[in-house]
Amino acid sequence: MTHPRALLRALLLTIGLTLSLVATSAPVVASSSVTYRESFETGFGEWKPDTDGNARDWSIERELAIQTMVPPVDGFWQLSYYLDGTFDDGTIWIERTIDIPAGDVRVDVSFWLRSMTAGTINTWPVVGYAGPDDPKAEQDLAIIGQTEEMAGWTKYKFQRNFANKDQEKIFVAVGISATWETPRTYPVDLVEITVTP
Ligand SMILES: [Ca+2]
Ligand SMILES: [Ca+2]
Repeated sequence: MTHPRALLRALLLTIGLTLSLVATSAPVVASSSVTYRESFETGFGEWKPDTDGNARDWSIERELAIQTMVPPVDGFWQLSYYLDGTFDDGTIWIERTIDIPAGDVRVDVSFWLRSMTAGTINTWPVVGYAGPDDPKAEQDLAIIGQTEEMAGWTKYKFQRNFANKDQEKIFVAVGISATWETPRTYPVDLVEITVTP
């Protein structure tokens, strides 16, 4: 049988080791990530609507939530993405540029999009981009989710890593793409970009 004192000593040694491990693994420098946040309360901020030009009709406009009778995610204003998919084609998005620092950088993008209903058929791709090129065509934007994932506001997000780069300007875009022949409107609000060196 182990002597109680030996057991206590072993226990104290374990606690001491654990504490020293915690101490050495703690970050020395606090994270210096930067977040760009836009809720569209007073305008588009740095964001600009854009399209691949293939939709029959489209618009991205600011909309007061009172007109829709459904509260926005944040504040009083949101964007309204209108896309007429009757050509069975067309991609629309908002885009902006940000400066990222040199070195290894992670860019996290999130935004909220509201679907009227939940469903798995006839959904439209939710698309996003973060990279060095000005997005111009449907294939420039990756599919990062689908509309109708759930009824109500849904948070969509994606992440891009830039390894060992020089300081540079990148483009960020968030949008939707039509794959079903109907006109639709999706509210979008609170777009956030976080740059983490
Ligand atoms: Ca808002
Ligand atoms: Ca563009």
